[in-house]
Amino acid sequence: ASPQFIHLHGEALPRPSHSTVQELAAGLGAAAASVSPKFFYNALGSRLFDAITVLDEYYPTRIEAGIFEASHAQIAATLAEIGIQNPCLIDLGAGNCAKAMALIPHLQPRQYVPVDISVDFLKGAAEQVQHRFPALEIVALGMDFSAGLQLPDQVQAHDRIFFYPGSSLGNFQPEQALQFLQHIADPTQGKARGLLLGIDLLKDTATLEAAYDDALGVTAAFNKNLLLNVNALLQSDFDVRQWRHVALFNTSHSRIEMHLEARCALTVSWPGHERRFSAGERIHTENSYKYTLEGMTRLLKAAGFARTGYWTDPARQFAVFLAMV
Ligand code: AVJ
Repeated sequence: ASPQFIHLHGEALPRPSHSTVQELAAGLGAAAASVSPKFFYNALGSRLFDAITVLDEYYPTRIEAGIFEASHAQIAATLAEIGIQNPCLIDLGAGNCAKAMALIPHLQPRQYVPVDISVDFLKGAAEQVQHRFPALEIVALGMDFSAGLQLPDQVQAHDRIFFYPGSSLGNFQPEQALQFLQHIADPTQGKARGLLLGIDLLKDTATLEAAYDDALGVTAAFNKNLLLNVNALLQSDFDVRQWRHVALFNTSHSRIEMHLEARCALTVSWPGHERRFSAGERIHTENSYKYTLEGMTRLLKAAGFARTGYWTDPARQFAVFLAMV
């Protein structure tokens, strides 16, 4: 029998933590209501996201996979130049782990550390990785790293390569993105030797808005499912039928915004609270910042990475950065 190395840390809590309830109530109670995009990812949300990645309109996943396919030999060679042969591969927001599975044969990690807030989904995905790579040590971490990344002692401290694909860094405001990258690059904190980062590039508004408002309505379902997750966590009574999906590109902030817009005047209740929404009022559910090659290079340098380079597709729609400490 092949060895089983999956160590799953974190579990889906029977009840949400006090801080989760506080965070949701504060966001929904604010004059301009908002809910963090991390609340998209319950078991259904992770599946809906996977469906998004195969839509015609959602180009990032496909293009990024093509860039990795064309560059993995150079990535491995660049890491070998700085003496990294068998890294500890830390996969931030690993989801179905498909992107890492494509890279593992080329990077040959000694340890694989998928991290995701969607704990049950992550467990199934990590088991698939183990099945495919029976000798690989896997430490799967079910956790929310949006407010800071604290890795347990089981994670190898040397030769860490952080893998942050899919442009998920775009969910942070640029100042928060800088802080997060600084934490990873800090030798006393993240202990990174390198960072492999996927970033969606600034492009025309029509292409961007179609990617976040597909004809089939999968992204709309993904957005509305956040309300079902909130209902479960907060014991609130959102009716998804009363909400409309809105996706728009905010040019001045260089970000896609997703909102849920009330179709009519309505009231949402949860234990001890009520919130009235007028018709047309919105809940801001996501920002997805789009960067330029120059802007991301600057951000990585500012975060403390000494060497940076990137690969793009011919149309420069998406970029993969390799940054080294
Ligand atoms: C997982 C944050 C990279 O912003 O493109 C996809 C999430 N939201 N469609 C993105 C998402 C709507 C996605 N990230």
